[in-house]
Amino acid sequence: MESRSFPGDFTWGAATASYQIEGAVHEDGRGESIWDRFSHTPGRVLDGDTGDVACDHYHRYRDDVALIAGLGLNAYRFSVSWSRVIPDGTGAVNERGLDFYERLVDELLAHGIAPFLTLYHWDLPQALEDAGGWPVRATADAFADYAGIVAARLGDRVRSIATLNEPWVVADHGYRIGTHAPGRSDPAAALAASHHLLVGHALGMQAIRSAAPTTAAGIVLNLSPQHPASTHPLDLEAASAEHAWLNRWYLDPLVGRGYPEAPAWAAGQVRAEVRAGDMALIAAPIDFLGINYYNQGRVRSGLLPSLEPSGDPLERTGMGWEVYPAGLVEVLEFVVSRTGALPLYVTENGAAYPVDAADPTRDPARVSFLRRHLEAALDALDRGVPLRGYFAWSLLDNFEWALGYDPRFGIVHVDYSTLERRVRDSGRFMGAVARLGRLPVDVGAGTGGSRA
Ligand code: IFM
Repeated sequence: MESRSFPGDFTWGAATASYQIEGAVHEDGRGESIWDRFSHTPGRVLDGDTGDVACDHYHRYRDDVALIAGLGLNAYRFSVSWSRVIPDGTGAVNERGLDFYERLVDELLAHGIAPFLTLYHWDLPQALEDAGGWPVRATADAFADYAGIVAARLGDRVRSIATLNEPWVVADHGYRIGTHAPGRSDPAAALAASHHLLVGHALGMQAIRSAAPTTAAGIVLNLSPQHPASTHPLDLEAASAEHAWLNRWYLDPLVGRGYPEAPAWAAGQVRAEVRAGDMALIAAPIDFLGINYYNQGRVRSGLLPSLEPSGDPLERTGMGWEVYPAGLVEVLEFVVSRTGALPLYVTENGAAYPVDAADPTRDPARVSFLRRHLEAALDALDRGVPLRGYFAWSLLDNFEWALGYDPRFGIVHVDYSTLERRVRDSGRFMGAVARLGRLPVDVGAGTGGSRA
């Protein structure tokens, strides 16, 4: 039987983020970001890893673009480092920083690859954090200025501009639990940060609209089904609360539904940061929504004893995340319940697995992961989800935040001692899917083998 096809104009890409791959942290006038400060603080990142060199993409971007073209992908999602463009977060613009992204975009276009630009993938200029960070509203104003500057320089050439990547992670990990930069554990600050991220998005949208009126603009959210760990009513309640915080906290305001009920940890907080007019501002139309999908959550109420595992062990990635392709359909259908015909992209999906020591280019588990999630994307398309594209996370092995270089997400292997790149089977698989517009025939379950 002929396998199902993706739409002919489907976007096929791979994604990265500035701090995770660029390196060159002191070059060409770049300022300090919160991830520079955090990663250089002892005890914050596994093994003391930093993004100082990372994949050295800043110097090797031409080779990396050639690599994307060689794979046969037609799009590339990357983020701009705010600190390269405006080293202190506000004020003087560093033209050399903008020049780098201009060279990158032009190189992509020369290879027929559509640039998908994200303005903020977690690397806030340290000067802005010193002035209060996302918990203060001035950061949202500064973000809008930055958005306008980037849009004015690059908006005519990029396919789309996303304001923020995963604001939930920024507020939750950066300000509530402190496992990410800037490393603060302050629930009130997290709540204020979440609102100012949305205000920043909204003001950034206005700035993009005015500087680059024809460029598609939107935002990227991380979403994950939150299922109760048992049928106990307390688990049902806990799962619903988790769903509200993780899946609805940003999406609902963006579509004009306002904030869901505040999470239990925010009890007693007065939301003084929400000003009159903000919710209408935040609900202004966007042109697309990006969805980053990795796994599902099995939620256990804190009031119940922990559950003993039963049945077969769950299939997990190297991150310990459950492999759950059906969850991609679930989150896409949930989003459509809010956004209707709005174009959607899977802006990240992928998995970390340990490197095969004998041959680091062999990654059958990742091929299998991608194949099953692409099947799920086809299911979503069959159900009418307006899905326009899919980006694998990640193009390269890279700096995985607090876990440093330990997890390997790349469809291209990076040897961190030589910085040599080698395409994995998963990279070849993604290229084959992009070229064929459908999944290649699986010639060996679990081996990652496939043929056209
Ligand atoms: O590496 C991250 C990325 O920066 C944001 N989304 C999830 C990825 C894997 O953890």
